[in-house]
Amino acid sequence: MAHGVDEDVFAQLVDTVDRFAKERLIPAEKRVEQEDDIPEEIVAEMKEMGLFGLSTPEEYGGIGLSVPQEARLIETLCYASLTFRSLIGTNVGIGAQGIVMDGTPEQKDQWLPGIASGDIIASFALTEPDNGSDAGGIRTSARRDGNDFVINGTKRYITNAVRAGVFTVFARTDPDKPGADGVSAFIVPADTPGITIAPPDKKMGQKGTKTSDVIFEDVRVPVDALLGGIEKLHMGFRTAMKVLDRGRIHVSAMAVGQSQRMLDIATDYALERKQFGKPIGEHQLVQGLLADCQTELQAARALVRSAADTFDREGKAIIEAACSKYFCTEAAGRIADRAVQIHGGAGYMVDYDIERLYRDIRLLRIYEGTSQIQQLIIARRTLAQRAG
Ligand code: COS
Repeated sequence: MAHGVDEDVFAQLVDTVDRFAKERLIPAEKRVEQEDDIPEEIVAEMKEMGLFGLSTPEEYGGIGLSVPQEARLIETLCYASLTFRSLIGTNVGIGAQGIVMDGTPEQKDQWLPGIASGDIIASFALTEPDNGSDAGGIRTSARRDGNDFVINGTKRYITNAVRAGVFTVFARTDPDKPGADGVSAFIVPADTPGITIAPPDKKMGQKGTKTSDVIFEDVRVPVDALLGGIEKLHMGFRTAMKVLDRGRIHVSAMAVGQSQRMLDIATDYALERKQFGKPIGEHQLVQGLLADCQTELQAARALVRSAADTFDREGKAIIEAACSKYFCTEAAGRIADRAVQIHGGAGYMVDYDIERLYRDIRLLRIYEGTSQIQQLIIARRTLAQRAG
C-alpha cells in the first residue's frame, strides 16, 4: 500500500529543506554552539515550513509523510547540525508517535493539531536514573485513585522537556509485575501540578539541544490520560517499543545526513590541503580513508531506505530498524573518525566544523537504544525466527 504525500509535492519539500539546511541552518551552527540555544527566528521558520508536523497525519494538520519519505527528509535536514532536528524530532518522532499509533480518537483530536503546528512540543519520558537500556524496569509509579492516576518518579535525559507542552510518560500501573507487563503510557500536560523540570543538562555535543530531568510528585491525571484509553492499561511498554522501532529508522536517517556532511567536508579538505607537493587527496592512504567513508555512507543510505520501505509495507520493521540503527550510527562514528584523521591537526581544532560534528554524532550510538541493545534485539529475534 502506498503511503505519504504525492511524489511531486515531496520532491519540492526535499528541495526546500535542502536549501534551508544549507543556506539558513549551517551558517547559524556556530551561533547555536556558542549560545547553546536555537535562535527564535529559526524556530519560527521551522514552524512556518511545517517541519513539526512532518509525520502527523494530514487530517490533524500535519504533512503526513510516509516512513520512507520521513527518512529522506530527515537525511536532508540533518546535513545541518543535529541540534536543529532535535527541536522538531520529538514532535515528528518519539514524543508524538505514541498518540498517532495508539491514541484514542479524542486524544488525537486534542493533541495532534498543536503538535503538527509546533505550538505544542511533545516529549517522550521513558528513561529513568536507574533504567535506561532496561526500559521494562521502570520505577515511576502511577497509582489508581478513584477516577485518577497519581504519578510519582523521576525521568532522565528527557529531550525538549524545558520546551514541552505535553509528555508521553511511561509509569508502572501494576506494582506486582516488575517487568514490561505492568507499564502504562500516559499523556500528561506539562503544566500539571507536581511536575518539576530541572535545568538543562550540560552535554559533550549537540549544544542547543535541551535535555533535562523531569520530576513527578503526586501528579494527578484523569483515567482519560491513559494513552489509548483503559483498554491499553498495562500495555505501555509495547507502545514504547513500537515508537522506538520507528524512531530508530529516523535516527538512522540522521546518521546518513551527518555522514554525507562529514564526507563532503573531508573531501573538500583533501582537495585543498597540500603535503609532499600535492593535495593530500592524491595520496593513496588518504584515498583509502575517503573510499571507506563513501562505501559505508552508501551502504548506510541503502539500509535505512530498505528498513523504511519494510516499515511502510508491513507496518513494522523490528529487526530491520535495529540493523539499520546499529549500522548507520556505527558507520557515522567511523566516518567521523576518518574525517578528523584526514584533517590531521586541524581536525582537533574547534575552528573546524569537523571537531563539532565528531562530538555531535557520538550520541547517535546511544539514544533510542544503544548499539548493544540493537545487537541484542537483532540476535534474539534472529534466533527466535529460526527456532519458530
Ligand atoms: N514492538 C511491539 N512489541 C514489542 C516490541 C516491539 N518492537 N519489542 C518487545 N515487544 C513486546 C514483546 O513482544 C513482549 O510482549 P509479549 O510478552 O506479549 O510477547 C513485551 O514487549 C516484552 O518484550 P521483551 O521481553 O523483549 O522485553 P525486555 O524487557 O527483554 O526488553 C529491550 C527488550 C531490551 C529490547 C527493550 O527494553 C529496549 O528496547 N531497551 C532500550 C530502550 C531504549 O531504546 N531507550 C532509549 C530511550 S528513548 S531516547
